[in-house]
Amino acid sequence: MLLLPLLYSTLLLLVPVSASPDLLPSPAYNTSLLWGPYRPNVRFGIRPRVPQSLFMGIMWYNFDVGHKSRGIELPQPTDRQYGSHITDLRHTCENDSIQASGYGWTAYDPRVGGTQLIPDPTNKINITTEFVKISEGQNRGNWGARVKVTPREDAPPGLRTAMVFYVGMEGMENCSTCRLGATEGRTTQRDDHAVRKTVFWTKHPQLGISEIHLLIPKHEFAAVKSLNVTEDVLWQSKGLYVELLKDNAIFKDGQLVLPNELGKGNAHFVQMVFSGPFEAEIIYNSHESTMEMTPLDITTEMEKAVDSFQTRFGYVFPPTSPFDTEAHQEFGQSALSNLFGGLGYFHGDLQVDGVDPIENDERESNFWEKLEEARKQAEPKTLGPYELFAHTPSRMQFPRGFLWDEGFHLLLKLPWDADSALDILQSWLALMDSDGWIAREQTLGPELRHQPPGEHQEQSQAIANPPTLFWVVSQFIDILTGKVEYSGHESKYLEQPDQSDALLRRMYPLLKRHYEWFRRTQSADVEAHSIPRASLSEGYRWRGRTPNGNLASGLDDYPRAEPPDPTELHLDALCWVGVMARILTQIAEYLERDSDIPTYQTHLKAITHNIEVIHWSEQHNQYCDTRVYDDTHDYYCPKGYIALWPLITGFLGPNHPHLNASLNLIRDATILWTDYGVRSLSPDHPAYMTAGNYWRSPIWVNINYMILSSLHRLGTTPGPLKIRCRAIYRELRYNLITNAFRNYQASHSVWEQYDAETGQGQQTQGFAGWSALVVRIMAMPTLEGDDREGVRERFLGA
Ligand code: 6A9
Repeated sequence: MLLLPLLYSTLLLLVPVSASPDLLPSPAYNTSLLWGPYRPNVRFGIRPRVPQSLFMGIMWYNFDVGHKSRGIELPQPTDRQYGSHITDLRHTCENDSIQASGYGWTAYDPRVGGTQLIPDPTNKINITTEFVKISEGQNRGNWGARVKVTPREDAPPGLRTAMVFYVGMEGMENCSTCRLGATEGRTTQRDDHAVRKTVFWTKHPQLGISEIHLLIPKHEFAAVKSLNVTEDVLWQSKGLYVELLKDNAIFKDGQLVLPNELGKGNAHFVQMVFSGPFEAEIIYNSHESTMEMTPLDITTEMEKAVDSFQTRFGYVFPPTSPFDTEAHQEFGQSALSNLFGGLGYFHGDLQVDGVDPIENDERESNFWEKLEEARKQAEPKTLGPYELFAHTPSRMQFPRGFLWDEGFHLLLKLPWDADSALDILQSWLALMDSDGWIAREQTLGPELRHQPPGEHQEQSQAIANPPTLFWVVSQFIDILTGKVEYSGHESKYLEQPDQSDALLRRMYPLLKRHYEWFRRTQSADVEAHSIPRASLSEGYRWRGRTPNGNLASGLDDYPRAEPPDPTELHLDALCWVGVMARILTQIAEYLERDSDIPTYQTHLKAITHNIEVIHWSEQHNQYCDTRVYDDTHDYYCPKGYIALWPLITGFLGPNHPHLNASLNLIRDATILWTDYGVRSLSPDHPAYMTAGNYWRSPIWVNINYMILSSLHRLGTTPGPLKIRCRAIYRELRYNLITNAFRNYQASHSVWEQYDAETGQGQQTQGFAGWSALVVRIMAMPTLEGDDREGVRERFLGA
């Protein structure tokens, strides 16, 4: 136990490397994306995309009720537990009254900046945090932040708030040229009051020399405490602060305040006490820029940032009828801002379970029990350290990267800011190991690791996740080839063909490697099924299944045949391989790698064939998972999302004989159709709404987005069911948006999923990951107008 911190410090000596340095160098640091509120796990935390460097944040509490529990024995030093020692000290994103108040970014573009609202009913204040950077001209790279606090209506007069600002530098022990220190700056006048300034001066090999100014007007009290702490506790800002109060603080007016002791150190805490409303500013100026950012710049640049965000929203994602209202724009802007506000930079090591994926490639029944046992026996391994620049599904519950979520996130990022989306894509691809594996859940480093339960920490090198990142490359090529219009930020990749070519050439071998890894490691035993016409090479099974669980597939508890069996063939896994083969063909065509194409086409043909001969059940009139049962090929056929997979991954063309049956599953209100969207499972299934009820009835926005895109495609392609597809498309789009919007009005938030029977948002509030796809859905064409029958069906269906 004692060795762990030591071990970690040793690891810090290494500069994070990408797993595929030969093929894909870490993305070059791009000035306008260098700094940001890239610590989505805290309410407001700033850092650059540089490993082992600076980080900052704020914490706050009610100063008068804050310290009632002084003197309690300190438990294990984890950030969360320490929190209980000061009543309602706010720092990390928790499931608290802030979360329930629908806090979040109202306008935010990581390229420029934005503004976040944090209502805190418990501490009786509302906080606005602004962050803005200047990426052009002589002060490029500099940024400013402003924290504004106003007492809420029910606040007592003279409410006192303690605001804590901290700044730290990682890896100082091992960096001889790194510096961080605090000095008192000159007090200035603003309006009628004195402004206290604290200057933090820093030096770092990648950031150069810079100064961070903290400007504190109108305060009752302020003190700066500088200290040196060991690397293993450095990230535990809240714990360190509480410990400071306990060990170093002095009593003033019956309250605990810090002594003012400034100097050098790798951690600095500023305690500020304010009465009533207040604001404070943090300004970062690099010595390399010749113009200094000032408090006035924050104001003017902030106005510009909000303005440009709203304007850009209007031309990248203009809501179409009937959602072309101001209220829907505001809703969309909030959802998009919060997706962007969940963008984070992470670095650190990754724990894997140490089970040899090949040796444990099970062929017998009860294999999952043996695997479980093997996982227990195996010595966990530490890989990395790695870096990752990624969006997070939810800042509260899961502030870390998730592989298949990111493909959905980037569907919103790509049209907005292609280069930034491609940067994030490269960051993910750089995590690929030499076999072709990418960890599904990126719990990098101790700060992220202290939060989730054990099973979410260790990754297994045998486990896959849907390859949604391939979509991003495909849509990028669609933009490059003029199939899709682009109206986002200026893009070097789109303006310079040599750049985009070079990028695609770097990514292609990695995507191919992942494809080959997926085919090899998730392949399944088609032969055991003895289907005369089946192609033996194209059948897949998600590894890592447990009874009632399939985290790899992304649809964790969606019903699969029980118990898990080595003869299973998973429909969705097969379709995903097909998606990869199709997109690899597209890239190979673009790059003129003609010799690769026949292989992908052979696979694709066999996959398209096997979707029918292995997975279509004539008896059930739907697509199904299958397995060998009593020596015969047996179908497992819940009516639910997985049955739609061939449709939503593009395998059912307009004349396909099974298209109508798939549409029937969607459009039948006794099956998957609801007034709020398409639900994950039909009520006639015994698992409907049972156990965790995660993927067993609720409506998920990402899958509904996939359904809508396929309906849109079929609704704009000639075919016998074109009119039906259009009609369902319109209704579904209408239902989904109307429900998400209604929930937003009630809770100021998008949700992880929506209840199948009431439409109520549920599970995680503030899940602005793939649920933010409502923005893209609002901007999809209406497909209104040229089909009378379709219009009739819509009214009948209501
Ligand atoms: C839970 C909570 C203290 C589950 O959005 C991320 C993933 C998806 O990739 C997956 O498809 N979510 C979906 O089925 C959320 C996973 C959260 C796991 C961690 C820990 C601890 O809170």
